[in-house]
Amino acid sequence: MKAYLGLGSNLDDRLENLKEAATLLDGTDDVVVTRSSRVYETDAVGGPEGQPAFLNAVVEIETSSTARTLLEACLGVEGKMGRVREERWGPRNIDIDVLTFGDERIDDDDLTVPHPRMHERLFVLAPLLELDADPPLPGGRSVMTMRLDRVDVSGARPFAPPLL
Ligand code: GSY
Repeated sequence: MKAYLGLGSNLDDRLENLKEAATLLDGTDDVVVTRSSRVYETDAVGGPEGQPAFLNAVVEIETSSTARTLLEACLGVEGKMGRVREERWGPRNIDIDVLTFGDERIDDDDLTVPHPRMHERLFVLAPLLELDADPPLPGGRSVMTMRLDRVDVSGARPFAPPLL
């Protein structure tokens, strides 16, 4: 099964944190990290005013286990990295989200796949679309039918108006 994981960090050595998370995920039983997007620096969405910018990336993984086992692996890596997060939406050294798991739709208390807010967040969509032009999105949406002007584009720096 192919799955996409969102990685984010806005504390300490952010790039090193993302690299370490990818290495630890790859070293997990039955998880192979097959590809990574570029790393983006993104303005923090939500949380306390003035919290530091994040580094975000998306990795593609292959696994033959279940989404729940993958979630536990992600929590395990966050735990190994001594995840620091004092307040909800606040700064953290590492955050690993299961974005998609094949085409599966899961709606459990602690695991919703595709990730319910992924299509609203440029810090997820920009790196994800590098790896998959048409990823599964919540509610059966597809990127083709999305109004990207409804996406929170904080952190994306517009450079020029449309050409025509
Ligand atoms: O949901 C992941 C943690 N997070 C992020 C993030 O990864 N990137 C940005 N830009 N803002 C965020 N706000 C939260 S919470």
